[in-house]
Amino acid sequence: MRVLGGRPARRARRIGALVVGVVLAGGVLAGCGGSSGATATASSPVDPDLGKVTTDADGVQEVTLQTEDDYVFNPDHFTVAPGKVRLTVTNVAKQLTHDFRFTPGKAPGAISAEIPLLAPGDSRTIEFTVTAPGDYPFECSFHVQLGQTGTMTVNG
Ligand SMILES: [Cu+2]
Repeated sequence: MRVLGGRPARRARRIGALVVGVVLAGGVLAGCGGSSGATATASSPVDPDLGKVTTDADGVQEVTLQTEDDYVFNPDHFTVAPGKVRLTVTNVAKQLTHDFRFTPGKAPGAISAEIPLLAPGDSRTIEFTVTAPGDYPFECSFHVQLGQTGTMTVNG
């Protein structure tokens, strides 16, 4: 006596595909989780001027962010006025390499300036000009899944 017709078999195949999809997604997530072996140094000095926007003699706004052996920008938000910006990112990490870019397609104006690679101990400076007011999300493209993102606000 046949119990299974064509339909249940087809459904079983579909469930199988679903399971494969879930397993793949799980694998990707686990891969991103990666090394949690990095030891946080409690003694790393925190510069009180981090994220503070100052204006130099030429009218260029200057701001410095810091990255460490974790997945945050310190600070993860700063505000500038329309005009020229000189942004420095300093990586005081002992282990982690980061980068810095404005998240493509997420801002009122495109900023192509980026720091493609910021090795432990490195500091890099980029300059760009902003005109359109609004929020400009930025990220470390290596660790964006781990929440290493931030926002630059351009005042209107
Ligand atoms: Cu990073």
